[in-house]
Amino acid sequence: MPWPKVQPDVNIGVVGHVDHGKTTLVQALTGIWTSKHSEELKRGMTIKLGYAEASFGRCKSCKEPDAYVNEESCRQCGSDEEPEFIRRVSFLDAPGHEVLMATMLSGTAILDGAILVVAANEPFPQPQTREHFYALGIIGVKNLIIVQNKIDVITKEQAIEQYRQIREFVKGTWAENAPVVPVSALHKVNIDALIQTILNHIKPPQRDPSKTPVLLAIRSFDVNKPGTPFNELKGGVIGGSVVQGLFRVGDEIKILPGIRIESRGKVSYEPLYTTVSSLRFGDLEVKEARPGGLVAMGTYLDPSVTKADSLAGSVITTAKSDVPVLWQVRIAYNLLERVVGSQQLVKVEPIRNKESLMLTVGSSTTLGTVVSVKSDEIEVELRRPVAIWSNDVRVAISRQIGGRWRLVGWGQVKI
Ligand SMILES: Nc1nc2c(ncn2[C@@H]2O[C@H](COP(=O)(O)OP(=O)(O)O)[C@@H](O)[C@H]2O)c(=O)[nH]1
Ligand SMILES: [Mg+2]
Ligand SMILES: [Zn+2]
Repeated sequence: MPWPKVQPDVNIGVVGHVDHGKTTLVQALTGIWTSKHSEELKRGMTIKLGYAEASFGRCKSCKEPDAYVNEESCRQCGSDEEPEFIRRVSFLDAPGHEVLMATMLSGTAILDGAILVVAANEPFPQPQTREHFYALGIIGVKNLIIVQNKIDVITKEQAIEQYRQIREFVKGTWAENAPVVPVSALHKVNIDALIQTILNHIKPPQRDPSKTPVLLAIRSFDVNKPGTPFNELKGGVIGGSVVQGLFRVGDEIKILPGIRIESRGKVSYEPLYTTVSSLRFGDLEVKEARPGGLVAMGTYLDPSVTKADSLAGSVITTAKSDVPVLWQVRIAYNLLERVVGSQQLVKVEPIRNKESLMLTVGSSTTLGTVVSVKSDEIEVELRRPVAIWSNDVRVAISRQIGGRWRLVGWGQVKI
């Protein structure tokens, strides 16, 4: 029996320092090379979040951990019996370059778990290894797996020494018990053990389908080829992940904060209303979409409204739901002790009145100006309003240091 076609049940972020092997690892797990934009290929790094899904199964003739496979046959024992399907999962491949922290942060809100890729042949931890690790903790991602990659180019002693450093690094943190799996992504060594660890360690959380549906938009597109006749145009498409509740084809939805309107020097946003025309996970067309995987949500919007990621960062919910949209946010906040994303661990200075900060809320990143500071609370006036869909939404706070946005703290919006 062929494996079932289903939507993924979790999103797994693949994070870590540039060149440590994230994209290679996603390819070893899914067979897909996520870095395909020509500009990215030219610059040799993944700029946007890469995305790939994989189905995992288990061979009944093999012993663990060899038994875990990502295809409908087993290469280990060559058994004719088809491995049994277990789950389908999705991977988001983060850009590791330090200037792309905003992209990494805006993807973090939709993660159910993460893989932190560490190159075994470099000193540990590198700046973005540290920064991504803190970011996951700040947004509240649970279920971390640490992958020690490139074990093909080091000795066993070096691997053990770095393993000790990793254990020391996570000690006393949210990820104290994270499993560490040594692999070679390039030579596909120990990938079966990693699949087993993913299946055991990153399980779908309890979800409540009756909650107000919320989809966080990561991308948006115009899927029409240039020159398509007007009557054949397809409506705008939004790509993102459902974080609570579920959406069905035919649902009336609204997009927040919506469309920017400038009139007599005054800027406002108006929600966009439309209806869900289709839902797809890759090639899989579905009637309803739940959390897990990136869904492409077709709408009846004019495609010029959705082109070129113009709705990335939006919150999509049902037309009738009551989600506040705020221009000014009050945040109960905490600061990191040190700036973790730079080579030197300089101290984080207190937040000052009137300073500019970058806030990441859900998949939305926006600049703001601090208008009031207390020891545990700041108020920030935003350039673009944010939709706060739940009481426990986390905010990541970044500040410009040495010409780059650095993660310096986190908080919770008070509504
Ligand atoms: N020797 C070795 N090289 C690897 C391994 N995994 C990745 N690489 C190489 O490391 C470089 C960076 O890999 P890439 O996946 O693009 O890293 P990313 O920036 O973290 O996505 C490439 O040249 C890969 O071929 C591995 O397991 N062993
Ligand atoms: Mg990459
Ligand atoms: Zn087998």
